[in-house]
Amino acid sequence: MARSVISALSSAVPAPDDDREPIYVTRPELPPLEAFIPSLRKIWDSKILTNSGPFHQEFERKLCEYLGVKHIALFANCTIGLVTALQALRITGEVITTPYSFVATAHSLLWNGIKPVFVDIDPETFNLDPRRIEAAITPQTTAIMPVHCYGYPCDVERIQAIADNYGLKVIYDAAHAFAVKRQGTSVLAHGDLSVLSFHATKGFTTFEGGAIVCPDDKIRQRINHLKNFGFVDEVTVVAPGINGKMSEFNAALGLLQLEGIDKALAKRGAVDRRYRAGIADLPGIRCLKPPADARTNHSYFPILVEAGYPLTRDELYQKFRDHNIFVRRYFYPLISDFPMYRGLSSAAHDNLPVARRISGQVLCLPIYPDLTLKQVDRIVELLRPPKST
Ligand code: T4K
Repeated sequence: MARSVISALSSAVPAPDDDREPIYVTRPELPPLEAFIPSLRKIWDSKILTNSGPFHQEFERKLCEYLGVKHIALFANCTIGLVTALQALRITGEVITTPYSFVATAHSLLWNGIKPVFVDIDPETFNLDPRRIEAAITPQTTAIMPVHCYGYPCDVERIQAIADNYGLKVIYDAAHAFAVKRQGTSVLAHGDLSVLSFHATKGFTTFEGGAIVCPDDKIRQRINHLKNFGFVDEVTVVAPGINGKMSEFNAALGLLQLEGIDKALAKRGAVDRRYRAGIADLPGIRCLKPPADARTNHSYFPILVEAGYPLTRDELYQKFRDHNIFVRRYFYPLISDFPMYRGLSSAAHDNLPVARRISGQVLCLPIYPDLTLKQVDRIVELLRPPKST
C-alpha cells in the first residue's frame, strides 16, 4: 500500500526534461550542500557571523583576483550598494540615468534626494545612448548612472569623455555585469564606482549580496565606514551611515561559488549559442548582439518581438505561460512610467521613444546553467509560428 502511494507520487513528479516541468526565466546554480557544511561548521565554531569576519575578508580578496579589479567592498545587496555609492561620492542635484532598467537603479537616487533625469537608450545595445547625454546636462547635474543592461557593456569611453568634459562622476549600475570584459579587461574598472548584484537571480549569487568596485583604497575606506553606520572606531562616527554589510554566511557561500563560476558561465554560453542557432531564421524575432570586443556572462537572453511576427509580445508571453514557461518582460514597464517618476519632465512619453519601443517588444527567455539543450529546443519550437495550411 505504502509502496503504491510512493510510486503514484513519484510518477506525479515531473522528471527533468519532462514537458510538464515549469521552466523559469532563471534558476540559481548552487554548490553541493555537503561542500558548504565545512564553512558553516567554521562559522558555528568561531561564532563570527558578520562585521567583516574572516570569510568576508577572504571573499573580497578572491573576488578582486577573479574579476581583475583593485578594490572591492562587499554589500548585503546591490540596492544598498548603489545608495551608498552615491553617498560616498557626495552626489546631489540631478543624475542622468536610463529608464530601461530594474527600478532599483532610479530608486537609489530618490533615496538620496537626487532627481533622476531619464535619457533614451541606444537601439542596438539597450544601454544609455551617449549621443543623448549632453542635451540633458544642466547646472544641477553632478553624475551619470548608466547600467550595463543584460551584462552588455556600455560605451564606457564616450560616457567617460562626456563626464570629464562636464566634471561629472560616473557610477555604473553593474548589477548584471559580473565577470564582463571589454577588450580583455574588466568593464568594472570604468567610471568612479561600479556596483554588482549577487541576488538569487544573477549569474553569480550569494543568495542576496552585492559589491562596490572601487579604484582606490581611500574611497573603499569611506564606503566601508558608510556601510557600517559611519563607524571608524568604537567611539567615532563620521557619517550617517547605513547597515549594508554582507554576513559571513553569504561571504562563505560566495567563496564556494567562485570555484564553480567558470563552469557555470560556460554552460550558460552553450545555452546562448543554442538559442541563437535556433532563432536565426525566425522572421520577426531579433536577438540582441553583444559588442564584438565584449565577453558577456549570458545572464539574460533578451529577444525582441518585432513587426512581422504573427503574435504581439504579450500574446507570445501568454503562449509561453500556457506551456508552463515563465519568460519575463525585463524591462517593462519603463522606470519612468512608475508613479513616483512619471511627473518628471524627462519621463514624458515622447522623450524616450527607443526605450518605449524596446520595452514593448522585449522578452527574456530562460537561461541558466542547468537548462538543458532539449529544453532550449522546446522553447525555440514554441517561438516558431504555426505553419499556415
Ligand atoms: N540594478 C539592476 C539593473 C538590477 O537588475 C537589479 C536587480 C538591481 C539593481 C538590484 O539588485 P539587488 O538589490 O536585488 O541585489 C528580480 C530580482 O529580484 C532583482 O534582483 C533583479 N534585479 C531583477 C531583474 O529581477 P523579480 O521580481 O523579477 O524576481 P523573481 O522573484 O520573480 O524571480 C525571477 C525568477 O527567478 C523566478 O521565477 C524563479 C527564479 N528564482 C528567483 C528567486 C528569488 C529562483 O529560482 N530562486 C529564487 O530564490 O526581480
